Amino acid sequence: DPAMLTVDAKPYPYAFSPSHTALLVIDMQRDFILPNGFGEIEAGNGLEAVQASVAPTKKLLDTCRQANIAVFHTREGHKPDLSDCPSSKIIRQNAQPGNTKHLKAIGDMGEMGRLLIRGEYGHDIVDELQPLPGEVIIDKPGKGAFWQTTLMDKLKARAITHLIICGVTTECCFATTLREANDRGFECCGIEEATAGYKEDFKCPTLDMIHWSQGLFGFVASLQPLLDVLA
Ligand code: TIU
Repeated sequence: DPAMLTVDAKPYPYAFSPSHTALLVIDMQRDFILPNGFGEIEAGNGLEAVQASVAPTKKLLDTCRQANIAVFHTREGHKPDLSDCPSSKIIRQNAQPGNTKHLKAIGDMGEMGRLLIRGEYGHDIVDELQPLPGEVIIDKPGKGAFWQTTLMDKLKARAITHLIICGVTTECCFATTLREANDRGFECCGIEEATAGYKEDFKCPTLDMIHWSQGLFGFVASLQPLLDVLA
């Protein structure tokens, strides 16, 4: 297929046709990236890594736009009445007895609005990565982007078979979505510099598990070689 591109990746080169590939930008929301958002409250760790991933993600996004690759953005969040939020999630992502860090729960008022609630300022995507008209936004109640969403239908409608995946956090929504996509038959490639999380120790093993054993869940590529083949 002359339209096929190939980029160096682990565990072996990733081949994809741009017309059947989508870029999936996971949860680059203010609530996960900016101070006083849900992520900082939840993780308690620094936001340096997730903030540092914005610029490489912007490069990837711009390059995919120029290459006419379909762009899908996801946002984790819930309806204002929380009717789509499992009680298990409210309970475990909440202030626990003895937890002095995680003092706010989903739906509580934060400095950027109610945490992880659709329509609030904090729930939306950071300014640098705002979707353009024609790009798809998937609002999801879970960590994975396929659960209780129209993502599968919208990918099928565009005959997408391959997914380039980036976003936050590596250990949580990025990995869950990539694994969900792999089970549904998509050939997935995560982009190392364009994903980040809240716990530094988790990034390398999370990415290693993706490509381990001849690609257990898919591929992992570095950003620059991908930008080069798309240019
Ligand atoms: N987007 C995403 O990863 N949501 C999270 O809840 N991340 C955590 O690291 N918990």
